[in-house]
Amino acid sequence: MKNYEGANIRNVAVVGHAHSGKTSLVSAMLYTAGSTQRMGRVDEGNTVTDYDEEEISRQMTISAAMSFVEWGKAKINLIDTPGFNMFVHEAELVLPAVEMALVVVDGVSGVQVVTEKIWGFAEKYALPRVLVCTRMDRERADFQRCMESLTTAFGRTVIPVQLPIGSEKSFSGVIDLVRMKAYTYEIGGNGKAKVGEIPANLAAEAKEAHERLVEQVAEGDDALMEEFFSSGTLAEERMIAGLHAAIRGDKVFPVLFASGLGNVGTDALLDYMVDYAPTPAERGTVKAAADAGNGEPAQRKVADGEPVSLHVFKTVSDPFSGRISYFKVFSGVLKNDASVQNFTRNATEKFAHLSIMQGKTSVAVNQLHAGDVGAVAKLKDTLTGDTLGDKAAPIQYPVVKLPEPAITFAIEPKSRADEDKLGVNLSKLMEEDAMLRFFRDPQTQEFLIAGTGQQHIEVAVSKMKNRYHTEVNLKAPKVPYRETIRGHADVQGRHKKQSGGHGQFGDCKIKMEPLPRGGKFEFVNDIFGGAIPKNYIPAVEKGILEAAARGYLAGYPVVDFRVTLYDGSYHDVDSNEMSFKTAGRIAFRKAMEQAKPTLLEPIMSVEILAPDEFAGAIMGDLNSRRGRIQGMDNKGGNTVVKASVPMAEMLTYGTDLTAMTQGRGSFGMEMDHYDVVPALIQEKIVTAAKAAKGEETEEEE
Ligand SMILES: Nc1nc2c(ncn2[C@@H]2O[C@H](COP(=O)(O)OP(=O)(O)OP(=O)(O)O)[C@@H](O)[C@H]2O)c(=O)[nH]1
Ligand SMILES: [Mg+2]
Repeated sequence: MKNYEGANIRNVAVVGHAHSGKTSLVSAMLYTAGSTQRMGRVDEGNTVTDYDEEEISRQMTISAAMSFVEWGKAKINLIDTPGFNMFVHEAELVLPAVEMALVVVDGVSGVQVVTEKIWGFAEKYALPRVLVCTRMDRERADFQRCMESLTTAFGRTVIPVQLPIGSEKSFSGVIDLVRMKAYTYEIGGNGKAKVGEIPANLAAEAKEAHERLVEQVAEGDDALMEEFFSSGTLAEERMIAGLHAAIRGDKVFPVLFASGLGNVGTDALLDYMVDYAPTPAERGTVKAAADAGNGEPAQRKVADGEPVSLHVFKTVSDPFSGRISYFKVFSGVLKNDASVQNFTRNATEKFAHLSIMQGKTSVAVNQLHAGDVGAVAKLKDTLTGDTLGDKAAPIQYPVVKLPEPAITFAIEPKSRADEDKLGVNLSKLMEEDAMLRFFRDPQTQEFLIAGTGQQHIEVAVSKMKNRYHTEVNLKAPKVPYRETIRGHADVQGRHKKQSGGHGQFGDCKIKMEPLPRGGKFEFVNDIFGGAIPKNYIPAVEKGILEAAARGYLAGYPVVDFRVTLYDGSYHDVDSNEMSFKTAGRIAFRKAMEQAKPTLLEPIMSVEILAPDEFAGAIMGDLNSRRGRIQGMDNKGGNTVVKASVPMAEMLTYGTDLTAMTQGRGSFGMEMDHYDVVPALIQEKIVTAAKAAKGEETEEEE
């Protein structure tokens, strides 16, 4: 492997909507540049970047993957990312590691939901963007329509720098509108163009498009504008420099055309990235998360002469090699076998077998220069988001903040052996998937798994089965209901047993009354004159608390009530703590019977964001979920709906919202408060709980 310095490195994230042809395009680039001997195809499951078995069987990208091509003097690191909404956080995580996003758009469908979403991410990082309309060989792929869709979504600064030659099945090349040359390809060939003159039938269109491009590039640059007005055009070199600057400054977003499957336009695309993607140093200094002490964030120059610093943007948990960390070297030269400090976790790590990744294959390197991306296996403590570097020059780069998971399932190990392995294997999966959560609900005792959507969770379950041979069932999680009372009670709990020798005797009188929501439990000792000896009083309270924890109506803990112990009696010989505990329990159950017991359910506070056109459907749907709308707001074509909705009605909301909004809605929710369950629903829950428990007989008296 040649040694590449920053000036010869380009880092490009390939992003876009699901199924738009990203992986196929990466595959075509790898083949054209000679990185692979055969062109991998998604449909055949043999691409470099969709190597995971889940990706092969589903024919979609699930996890971001690294690859690289050596093209002329440059090395281009290509990071292939998923486009499916539920996995798009993988793309978000790699954006800080690259200097350009290659936004892939299907030539038939144009801009889609995730295209817009990722555009927003890239905008946040002011990341230069180049667009490729691919799959141009497909029926109904259309230059005009694709451009219209792009300019409608992203504005006038999106401008073609190529024109397609031929259309649909006969799409066979592109016209370069900077150099004004035609690049034609053998369809299904080696991706290398024959360069020639522009075909006569496209000459006029090309000239017009060229002029529009020149004008756009010159705009905002006085020197170029002057040259353009005086000579009516720009010299090729001036044009290239101007376009480069405009792309770097996010003033122009050029559009290219290709077919990944047909390998058309590929070498032109590679040339384009070398010519126009900023080098890592050109993107400027890298800002740290923390203040440098002067109110400004600390920063580091992307240069070999600086102390080493690097940022881990991804972790892969390989069943054979263990943990593999992918990182970007932001400054300095990282040498093989270096000892590097992890500033996030305060640990020292050894970078043995430094490498770069071609899909799942690691290629050993001796060193990596500032601006390059690499991988290392078996770091002990390092996780995604960590910053490492030269111990003498600490710095910490910002961590990408991801949204909260949208869906939760209960997870049930299939066997005892599965249960034993569950925790360890899930934590390995969580290391490589920043959006996966696993925890135990303290109330229901269920193991819960949370993620971005049903398919996300299913992939995790499938990985667990295939990689780690751990099998689980998924269920809707139990709703952590609670019970409370709405009335008052005044009862006696008496426990008496005379079985031969020593008997048992405990007797208490209690009053029970409701407390406001959140009032939990209060115990008032109102015994006068020693009706119950002092040392037995805590036993009564304990008996009540234990019974309350087990519930009365449907087995859920009873909350928000006060008990006043006001009378009782005891026996000199037969009374003990045990008997008073039992008496307390009996009194509690009798009191519940009188005090109008009722169920409480968790109410979530929910915030939904979707394009305005779906607002009506969303509100109607919330109504049918017993939701209460708290407010509505408009944000640039999107409606934000705030509502409070019972948790029981929200268990599959992620999936339902996706269906309702064609994938364009998103939501977040958190637990807000508990409220009384309506009578009819309560009846059902109680009946179901009784059935589940079987007709268990009540306690002794
Ligand atoms: N006709 C035609 N089909 C293509 C082209 N590129 C990709 N495809 C097909 O489109 C489908 C999706 O291609 P992928 O390369 O997996 O798309 P992707 O954007 O990587 O998809 P995700 O990673 O799941 O978001 C596959 O069936 C490809 O064979 C193309 O240029 N022409
Ligand atoms: Mg893909």
